[in-house]
Formats: sequence, C-alpha cells, structure tokens
Amino acid sequence: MELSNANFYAYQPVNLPAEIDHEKAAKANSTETPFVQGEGDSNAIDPNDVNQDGYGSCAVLSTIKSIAAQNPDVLKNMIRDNGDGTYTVTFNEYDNGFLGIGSGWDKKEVTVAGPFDGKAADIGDMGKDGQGEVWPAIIEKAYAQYADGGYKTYDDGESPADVQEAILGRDSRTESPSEYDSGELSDKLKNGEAVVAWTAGSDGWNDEQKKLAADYGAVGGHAYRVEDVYTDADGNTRIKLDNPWGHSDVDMPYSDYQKLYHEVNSTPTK
Ligand SMILES: [Ca+2]
Ligand SMILES: [Ca+2]
Ligand SMILES: [Ca+2]
Repeated sequence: MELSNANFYAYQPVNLPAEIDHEKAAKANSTETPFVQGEGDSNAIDPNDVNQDGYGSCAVLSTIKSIAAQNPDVLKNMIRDNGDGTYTVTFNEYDNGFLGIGSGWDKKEVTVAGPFDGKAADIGDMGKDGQGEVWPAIIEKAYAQYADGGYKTYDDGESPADVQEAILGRDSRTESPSEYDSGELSDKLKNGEAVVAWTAGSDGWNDEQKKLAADYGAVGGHAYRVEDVYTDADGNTRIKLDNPWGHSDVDMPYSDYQKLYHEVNSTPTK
C-alpha cells in the first residue's frame, strides 16, 4: 500500500508466460463469473463492486472504481472471458518509437486464471447460481502480470497515474492538491475523468496531517477514488474520497484535503 516509491514507469517490455493451471481454472469457472448486476448497481460494473483485500493494489482498485463510475464499458471491453476459467485483459503501453516515428499507444494482452481467492480483491456481487463477481480481481491480477512482477508488484505500491494510462491509453495528469482548486477538480469529474487522490506514507506526515488523518479516518500511503466535490448546507466545500477497501470512505473539507493529500491523478475516460 506504500506509494512512496511509486513513481517509476511500468513501461517495461511485456513478455510473460501465463502460468495457468487449466484444470484449476476450469473449476474456478463454476464458482466465479466476471460481471454480475447486483442490487444497487447502476451497471453490472459498479464502483461498489470493488473490495480490496490483502494486496497493496489500492492504485489499481481506486482507478477501476473511478472508471466504473465514469465509463464502465472501458472495463467491460478490456476483459475477454475465454470460457475456460481464463481471462485475457488488454492494457495500453506507450511506445516511444524511434526518434518519435511510430510512437503511440500499443495494445498489450495479458491472460490470467482464477480462482481469485486469498489476498485477491474480494468478490463484488453474487450471481443467481452463487457465482462470485470477480472483474476487480481479474484486473488486479492482470495488472500485476502486465507490470512484470506478479502479485509482488504490489509490495511497493504502484502509481495511479501509470495504472490510468495502462487502462485508458491516454496521458494522465498529476496535480498537487495544495495548488489545485475545488472548481477545477469538480469539472474533471463532470467531464467524465477518472480521478484518484493519494496520501503519502504516514512516516512523513507533520503534526497537522496526523491530526487531520485521525479526525477524518484517512490512511497513509493509500489511494482513493475522488467521488464528489460538493457544497454542504453551511456553504463549505467538501470532498468525498471513496476507499477501495469497500469501507472507511473519507468525507472532509476541501481545504483539509489540500493539506493532507499528496497527489491527484486524472485521465479522461471517454
Ligand atoms: Ca456488479
Ligand atoms: Ca455491486
Ligand atoms: Ca480475498
């Protein structure tokens, strides 16, 4: 979950044999399914389907939460169900070309298999025949493989900006919350952008940051989906930060968020 060492690019060549036990995968297929339209889902792919468990994958899970809210078809289209318990997931990797010639976003496919148990993201909804919804766990595993380290990729945390680029195939923007005003951030949400804000590791917090984190229940070294920027009944501007854990969301005055959060990453989803 630590993001302090996260500013490296994941643009390594992808050359990964999929280590797939097809027998195990086929068995998983009877208990797992990518998408379920659950109660309260506005789309089969809904931000509320995401429940981080034991991997430090908050950068990936907060990003897919934010894309689920803005343009769920992106997530639906990136996952191909091979029908045998394996899934092929498509990412985008920037190719610098040669002296700028031939540069652009290339498609990179990664194939993963279930079961998505243990520390993998927990299931979203439960299907009619008791199948657990695993689209978040599929993307969590696939991104780890795409980034070339398997689940170990998450030991040091990842940059939400890199994850946004890999999923959306566009340049992400990085801003410092302290210098970025609420109107601009709100416009990004209205314009359909995926927006993720993250805190630096708590070791580096000053006393004021420690107090703010305790007051509002925010965690260090953690990425959140920016869900809303709004004005409360007293006219104060506040921000809602959706926690990929599936609980412990944060709702705080925008000015306090600006003091506590370290970076905000955003990318258009359409
Ligand atoms: Ca769902
Ligand atoms: Ca759901
Ligand atoms: Ca789990």
